[in-house]
Amino acid sequence: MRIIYSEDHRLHFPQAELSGGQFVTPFERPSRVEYVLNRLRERKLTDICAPGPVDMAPVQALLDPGYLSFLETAWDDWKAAGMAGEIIAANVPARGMHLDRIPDNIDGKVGYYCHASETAITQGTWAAALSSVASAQSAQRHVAAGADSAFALCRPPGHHATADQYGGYCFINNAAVVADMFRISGATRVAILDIDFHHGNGTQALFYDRADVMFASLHGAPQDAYPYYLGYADEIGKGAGEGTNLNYPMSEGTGFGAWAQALDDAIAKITAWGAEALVVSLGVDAYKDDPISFFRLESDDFTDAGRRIGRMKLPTVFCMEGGYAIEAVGINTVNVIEGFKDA
Ligand code: 5XA
Ligand code: ZN
Repeated sequence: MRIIYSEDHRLHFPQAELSGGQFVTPFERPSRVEYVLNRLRERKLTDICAPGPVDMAPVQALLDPGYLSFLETAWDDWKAAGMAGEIIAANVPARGMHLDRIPDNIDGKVGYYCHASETAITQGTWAAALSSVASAQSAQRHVAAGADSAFALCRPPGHHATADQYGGYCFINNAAVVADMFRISGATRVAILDIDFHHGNGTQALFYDRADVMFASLHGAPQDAYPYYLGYADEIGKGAGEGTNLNYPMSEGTGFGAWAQALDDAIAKITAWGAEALVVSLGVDAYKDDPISFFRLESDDFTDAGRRIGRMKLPTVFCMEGGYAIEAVGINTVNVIEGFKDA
């Protein structure tokens, strides 16, 4: 399987993440990629290459232009305003009161375009986010050209990013861009299967009223797990998209038995719907030792999950999302890939 990643992911490494009222070293850190690459090489998966240049057209087609230009200039604007540190959102618009007016002041803009303040922006964040989506795009082009699958080792991840908000370590929704590119390149129905522990709220929001992209997500129940405000089972899509949004919220301590039942159900529904291409939001934070999650999957379970996904026999692009049990991130990620290949 072709694996695509960019060294430019390193340009995004905030000094700190706001967690439990303290600044800690971000869980989402560059060494995650190293662990995955080392494991890929150990397992002789060596078709690893850099992406081509980013194609902004599909990104601009899906996302808000004001948001993209905010991300592009946020660091310079922040510094020009005399801010000493990294960009951290300190303001949120009051619920039901604001009239969607975007402030000129960069501090106000940051609050407008952010939905989770654990995520900092640094000097290199925009370049890293572009390199991440470029990896996803190269993977999509590889599969659209006839390969059965590809793995975009995206960093920063993407599934929490909406059309106009960042958060949850995500800036550009890589999986969503890939799904839309499959549509543009001729697939009539595309499915996104999100197996990250956290609900893909950004992906859901982007396709909620669309009939051509099905979104299925297995995740910690939103009453108890980030991103909290979306991910309930009764969110089924709206308008033309009604019936194409599938949420599988699960409670603390969920192990592979219940998780795999949800996975099988999602796979059966995607198959019955007639998806022609598949995008997998590949997070491995459902692992039992993940420091910010609460499922109980073992490393071998990820191989089994990959096999189940592989049996769908769909052209498939994997986009890396979360996973923070740093020593196990490589093993668990590569287990999914190997299971998929063995199916
Ligand atoms: O998949 N999303 C994540 O792993 C990010 C979680 C951020 C929690 N504050
Ligand atoms: Zn996650």
